[in-house]
Amino acid sequence: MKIIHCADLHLDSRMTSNLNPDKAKERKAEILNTFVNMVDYASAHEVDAIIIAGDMFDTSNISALTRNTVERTIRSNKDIEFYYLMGNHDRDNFLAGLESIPDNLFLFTDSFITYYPKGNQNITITGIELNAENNNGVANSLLLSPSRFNIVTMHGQESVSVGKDKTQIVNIKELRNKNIDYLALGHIHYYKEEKLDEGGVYCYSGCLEGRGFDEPGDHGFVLLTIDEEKKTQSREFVKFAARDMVILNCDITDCMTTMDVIDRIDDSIAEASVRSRDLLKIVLKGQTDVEAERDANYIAKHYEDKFYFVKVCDESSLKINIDDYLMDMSLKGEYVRRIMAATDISEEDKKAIVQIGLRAMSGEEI
Ligand SMILES: [Mn+2]
Repeated sequence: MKIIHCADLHLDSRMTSNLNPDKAKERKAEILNTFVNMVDYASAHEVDAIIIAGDMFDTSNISALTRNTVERTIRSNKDIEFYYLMGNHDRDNFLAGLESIPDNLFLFTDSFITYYPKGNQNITITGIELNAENNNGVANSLLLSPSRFNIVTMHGQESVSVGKDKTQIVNIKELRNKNIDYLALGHIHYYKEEKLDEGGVYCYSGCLEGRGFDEPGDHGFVLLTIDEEKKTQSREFVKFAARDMVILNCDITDCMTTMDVIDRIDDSIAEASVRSRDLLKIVLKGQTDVEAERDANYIAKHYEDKFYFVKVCDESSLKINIDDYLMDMSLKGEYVRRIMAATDISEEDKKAIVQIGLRAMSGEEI
């Protein structure tokens, strides 16, 4: 049996934090489309069930397009069973808008429910929607037979201890040795798999698309193939996002001109194989000479049309060797010595002031 585990789709996310309104709208549509594409993939690969481990929708305010598209996708794929666990972002507004619950849509509540996917008595899918009340000691009520292949789904932050705020904590310790073969989790927005106990693993599938630069890296879903006779599994992370959110750290130490910096960035881009369809954040690092020429506007302009979205963040610092100026009898030397000797300016500010002053003395535009 083949099962897809996905989570944290956050359909209808606004996407406006980096993008202009047109592109935000386009990305919003892409995220919905990636869900539809995933179901097409499932159909083409004869996947039996899709587990959505929470946060299918971003807010309780679901657009008509998203509601209709998700409903139609589920209803028109009758051979696929959808197991939809609700997360902290998507209460039951989607369900409230449906005239009837599709036959192939399976839901969970605040106590454990077990299903046999496609009626297969050798495999179980068990889930619970965590909240502040049921969270504590939740594993006590989980009883699974070692003779079956057991999948459990939950949405929450993994922890090995019980915190003060008991809302949506998945207590990994309590879930060990409970005959779980695969724990399908949602809440963490990147793919992560860890050993649960001798027989099982726990896994966050991450979201289908990165929505911001706080969600970089590969995004997609987990394809689980289960041999129900042997009770064995194989797992594959399927990278599926339409676009990647790429953060590129670029060391510009010793670059003396804007073109030097661009050369370094080009090298980093080639090395990371960034595609023109991706969203790119270039972070400049390292130390540059105070007298180096670097024009952030020009760099941004240079890359503007080369990627779907690009932004440049300059986190480099200045290399000022005060000794270089100690014996310098010129105006520059006097200027640097005075600034560096000041006691009421922070070290970082001193460097910035020195840089601006030196550039002004070189006749550059500030
Ligand atoms: Mn989420």
